[in-house]
Amino acid sequence: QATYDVVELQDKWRPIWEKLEPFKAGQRDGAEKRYALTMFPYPSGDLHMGHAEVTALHDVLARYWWLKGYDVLNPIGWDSFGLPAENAAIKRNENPAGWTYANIETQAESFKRYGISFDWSRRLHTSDPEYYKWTQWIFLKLYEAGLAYRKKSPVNWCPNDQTVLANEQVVNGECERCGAVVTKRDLTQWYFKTTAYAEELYNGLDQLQDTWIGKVVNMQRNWIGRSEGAHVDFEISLAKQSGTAGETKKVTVFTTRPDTLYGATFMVVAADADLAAEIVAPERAAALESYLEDVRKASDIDRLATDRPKTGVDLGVTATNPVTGEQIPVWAADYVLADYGTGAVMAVPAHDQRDLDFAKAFSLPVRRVVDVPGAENPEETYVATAGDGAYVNSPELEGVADKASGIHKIIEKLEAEGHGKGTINYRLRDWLLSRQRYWGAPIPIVHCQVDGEVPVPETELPVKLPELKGADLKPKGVSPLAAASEWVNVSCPKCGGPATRDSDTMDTFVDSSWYFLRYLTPNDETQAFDPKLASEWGPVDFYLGGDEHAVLHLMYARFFTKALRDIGLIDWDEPFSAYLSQGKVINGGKKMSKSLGNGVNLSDVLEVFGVDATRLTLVFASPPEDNIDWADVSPAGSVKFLQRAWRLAGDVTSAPGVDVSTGDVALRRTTHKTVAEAEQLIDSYRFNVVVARMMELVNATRKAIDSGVGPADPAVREAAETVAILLSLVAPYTAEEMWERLGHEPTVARAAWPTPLPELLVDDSVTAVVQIKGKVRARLEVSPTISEADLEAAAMADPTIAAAIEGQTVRKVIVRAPKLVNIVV
Ligand code: ANZ
Repeated sequence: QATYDVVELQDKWRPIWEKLEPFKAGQRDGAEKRYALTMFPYPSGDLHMGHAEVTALHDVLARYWWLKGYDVLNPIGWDSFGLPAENAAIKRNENPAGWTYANIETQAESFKRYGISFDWSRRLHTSDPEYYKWTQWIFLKLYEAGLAYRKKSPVNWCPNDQTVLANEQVVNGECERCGAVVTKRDLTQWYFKTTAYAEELYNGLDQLQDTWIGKVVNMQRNWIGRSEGAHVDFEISLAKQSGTAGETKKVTVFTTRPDTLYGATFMVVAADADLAAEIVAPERAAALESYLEDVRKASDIDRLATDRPKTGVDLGVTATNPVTGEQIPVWAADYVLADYGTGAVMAVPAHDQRDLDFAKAFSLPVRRVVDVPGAENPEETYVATAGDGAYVNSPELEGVADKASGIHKIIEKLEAEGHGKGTINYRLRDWLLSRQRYWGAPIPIVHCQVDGEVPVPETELPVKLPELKGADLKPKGVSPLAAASEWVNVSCPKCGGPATRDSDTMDTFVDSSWYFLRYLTPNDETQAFDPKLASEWGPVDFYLGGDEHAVLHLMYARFFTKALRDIGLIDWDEPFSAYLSQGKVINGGKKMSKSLGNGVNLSDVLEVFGVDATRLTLVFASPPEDNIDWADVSPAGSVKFLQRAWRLAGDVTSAPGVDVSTGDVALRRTTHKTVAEAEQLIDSYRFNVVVARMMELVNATRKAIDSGVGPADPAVREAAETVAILLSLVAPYTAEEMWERLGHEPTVARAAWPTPLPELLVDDSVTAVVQIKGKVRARLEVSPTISEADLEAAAMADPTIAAAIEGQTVRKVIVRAPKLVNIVV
C-alpha cells in the first residue's frame, strides 16, 4: 500500500502540467468563452497568505468552468510600477527594476507551485516598456477626446512621499499609503475627466446590483455621491464697496433644499475659491488673505466636521435673496469647500446645523421656515431641524404638504423667473493622475514655448524612463525626472524648437485600469488590445479582489471602459459583469502585523502541510467574503481528509469505463446529488459548502466500500471519480494522483464535469397519507414517481385500510400522487 506524500505529488505533477498547458485560453473551438479575473499582485516580496487565499478561491470557479466545457481565460500579470520599488531602490542605491523583476520571478515561481490554473502565456508586467507604451497611447487617446487635461488647483499633498494624491488616496485626511497627514498645495496637474461620466458611472451601478457584492455597489454610490437639488442665482452688489456704482455679479449656489430659500439669511463662499477673492470688498481683502493662510493647512475632513468651531471672514458685500428681495451678507469660510457644488452656499441656519453654528458664532440672523412637529424652534434652541413639517415665513410655500412638493414648487418658480434651475450634483471629482515620482509611466507630453502642450507622436512611443538610481530618485517635490536633463530636454515634435518633456509619471491606477484588455493580446506590438477579441471575451465574467480596491481601482476601470467605448474601441459598457471581494486572513481575531507578531508565513505553511491542504483549508474556512481566522482552522485536518480521499482511488477494483448503471443506487444517488448541489453552490460562490459536500461524499464512498456494497461495485468507481473531479477545484495535486490511480490519463483538470441524472436526484420514497372521509388512517412509504392508479391500489391493500372499509361501499376515491389518498365511504 502506497503512502500519501504531498511533496512527492507536487514534484511529480508540476512538470507534467507545465508540459500539457491545459489552461491556455482560446483553444476550445466553438466553446462559449468565460473570462475569470483576479486582481493582479503588486510584486512586494514573495506571495503571502492573502494571495494564497484569493487565488485558491478564484481557482475554484476557473477550474469549474474548464470542467463544464467553457473556453476559459484566467490570466496573471504584475502591477509592477509604484512606490515601494522606488523606496527600496533609494535605500539600495539601485534602479527599481532590479528589485521589481526579482520579486516577480519569486512570485511567479510560487504561483506555479501553488497550482493555480493561470494561462502563463499571457503574463504581463505594467512596468515593461512594451506595456506602458500602450498606457501612454491610451493617455493620448483620452487627451485627444478631451478627457485628459491640465489645470492648476489646490491638490492633496503627501509631505512624506513628496507627491500629490488623488482624493481617493486620502483616507480620513491621511495618505492611504504612509499615513502622513495630507496638506494642500497649489499645483498644475494632469486630470482625467471622470466627472464627464459621473451620471453613467452612477446609473450603471443599477445593472451591477445583483452580480456585484452589495457593499461595493454602495461604496461606489457613496463615492460618486449623487445629490438632487437646485442651482440658485444670487446677485451680488459690488457697488457700495468698490465705488463702481451699480456693478453686480451673479453667484450661483448649489442646494439640496431650495424649499428653504426664504430662510437663507446669509451666503457663504469657500474662502479658498477664486470667487472669494473676486468679490471681497477692498477693505476686507487683507482679512481674507490672512484667514486663507490657516485654511490651506486644514484637510477637507476637518473642514466638513460638524463639531469644529466655525471660523470665517465677512467679505463686506451683500447678495439679493431672489425670493425675498432681501440684502443678505456674504461671508467666506472654510466649512464650504471650493470644489464641491459651486463652492458657494446659501446659508439656512434654521435647518442646517453648520450654518446655524456659523450664525451663532457671528451673530447672524436665523429664520425658521419649516415648523417640524414635535421639534423646538431652532431660532431659540440653536438646534437645526431637517425634517418635514409645515412651511412658515415662506409666502409661496405655505400650505404645501411636504418637502418633495415644496422643492418642486420652488424650482418651478426659480425657473419661471430666471433665478435658477433644478440640477443634479455629483461628489465625484476629476481623477488627478500626475505623480512626482520616478517609477511609473511617463506622461507622453512635451511642453514647448511656442506650441504649448504637444503630444508625443505615436511612432515615438514608448517614452521610456531614463535609467536613474539611488539618490537620484529621492523625492524632491518635483519629479526626479525633471533633473534628468538629457531626458527632459527635447525638441518640439511640432516646431522642432527647444522643449521639455512633462516630467510627471502616471498614477499606477492608470496602468491597472486597462490591464484586463491587454491580457487578450499581451504581446501585440501593433495595438493596445484587439477590439474584436475584446468583443468576444469581454466583459470579464467574474472578478475577485480585495476590498481596498472597492472605490479606487474599480471606479477607474469603469471610467476607462466607458471612455474607450466612446472612442470606439470596446462594445460593452461595464468591465466586470460579476464582482466579489474576498475576506482577509487574520490570526487570533486580529489583522496580521509585524508589531503583533501574529503573522503567518505562507511558505512555512506550504512546507508543513503542502499546497493542497493549504488551499483546501483556505477555501473551506468560510464563505469567500468573510475573514478567515487562521487560529480557527485546521490544515492538519485538511491533510487527513485529503488522505482519506486519496485512499478511495486505491480501493476501487472495477475497471475504468465500467457500466455504472448497475451500481448501488443509494451511493449513486449521493454522488449525483453532490454534483448537482455543487453546481448551485459554485454558481452562488458558496465554495466552502462545496468542500463540505465533498467530505460527505468521501465518507459515503468509504462506508460503501467497507460495508456490503464493496470496492468492486461500479457505483464506488463513479463516486471516487466524482471525488477526484470535485477535488481538482481545490486540491489539484491529490486530485490528479487519484485520477491516475483510477486509470485515467492526465489531466483531471480537463475531465468532463459529471452530468447529474435527474432520476437519481429524487429521494427514494415519500410518505403518502391515506384518509377515510378526511381522517388520517394510514401512512405509506411510496416512490415519488408512483402513478395515481398504483397509489390507489397500494392504499386499498393496506391492512388497516382494508379492515376499516370492510363491508362498506366506497363511493369515491380522490388520489393526489404521491402524497394523498382520500377514500369516501
Ligand atoms: C441650503 C440648505 C438648507 C442646505 C438646508 C442643506 C440643508 P449634499 O447632500 O452633500 O450634496 N453645500 C453645498 N455646496 C457646498 C460646499 N461646497 N461645501 C459645503 N457644503 C456645501 O449637500 C448639499 C448641501 O450642502 C447643500 O444644500 C448646501 O447646503 C451644502 F436646510 O443649501 B444646503
